[in-house]
Amino acid sequence: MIDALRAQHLGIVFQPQYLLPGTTLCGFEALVRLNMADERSIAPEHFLPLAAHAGLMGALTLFMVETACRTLKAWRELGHPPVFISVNIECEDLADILFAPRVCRMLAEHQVHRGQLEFELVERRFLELCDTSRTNITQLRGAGVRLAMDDFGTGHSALSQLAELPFDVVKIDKSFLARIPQDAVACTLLARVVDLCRALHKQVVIEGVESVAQLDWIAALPLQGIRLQGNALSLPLPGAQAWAARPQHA
Ligand code: G
Ligand code: G
Ligand code: MN
Ligand code: NA
Repeated sequence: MIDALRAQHLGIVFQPQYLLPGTTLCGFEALVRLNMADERSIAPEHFLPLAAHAGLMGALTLFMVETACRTLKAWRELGHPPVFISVNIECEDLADILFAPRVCRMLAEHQVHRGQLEFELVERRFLELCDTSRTNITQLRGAGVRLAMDDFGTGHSALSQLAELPFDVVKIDKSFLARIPQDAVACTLLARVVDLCRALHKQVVIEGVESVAQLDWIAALPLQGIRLQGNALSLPLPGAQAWAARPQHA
């Protein structure tokens, strides 16, 4: 992993997010890939646990943030409209008091605008935030970086706590969409979860849009302002191809 970082065998793919109504591209989730010499690539689920074991997640996050900032600058110079890039982070990143200052330096170096960088932290890790984490989050949000609660609905947040946790965006876990539209209970549940997130004044992302039937179901609801992400809209793509992605069925 250290060697991969040094030899730049780490790659990033970008999965588009689209804003309802319609399919306006609004941003991308950055996802790491480990590229092998023979052009195969290894999925994160296989190498992230090794990286974590080796204490390399902090270095990985900084690599992802740096690349995201550099990419946003390059896209701007190519004349693309402004979008955001969302990077997955870990609780340990936020526990380092130098994290927010380092990120802010990268934002400044690449002239990334407010709102162009988003971080994703999985729901269950929100329960582990320490004072230092909260200081980092305050500093980052002050610098225009949004924080998303990833995989929402898979953790154990008490609903009563949700209003107090420091985040801007909810990514509703793909398990909610998985049994839609055939399962009436799942349909009601997802619609009510969206209502809940809106009542908390959070931006909402529905993840894991895998089928045309799911897209049709979503299109029939009053979901203006909600973001969609999923393989039915676009797979994660290398940066050079990310802007050519066009949702095929929406
Ligand atoms: O594409 P997918 O197989 O890309 O991702 C699998 C898992 O790996 C997801 O849970 C995702 O959040 C995580 N992941 C992908 N890229 C990164 C990354 O850059 N940093 C961290 N911490 N997790 C990532
Ligand atoms: O845990 P997190 O939500 O960060 O991880 C995103 C993961 O979800 C990545 O592995 C990404 O490749 C995957 N993903 C993105 N869109 C879809 C989809 O429509 N269906 C499924 N099953 N996975 C998806
Ligand atoms: Mn994510
Ligand atoms: Na997620």
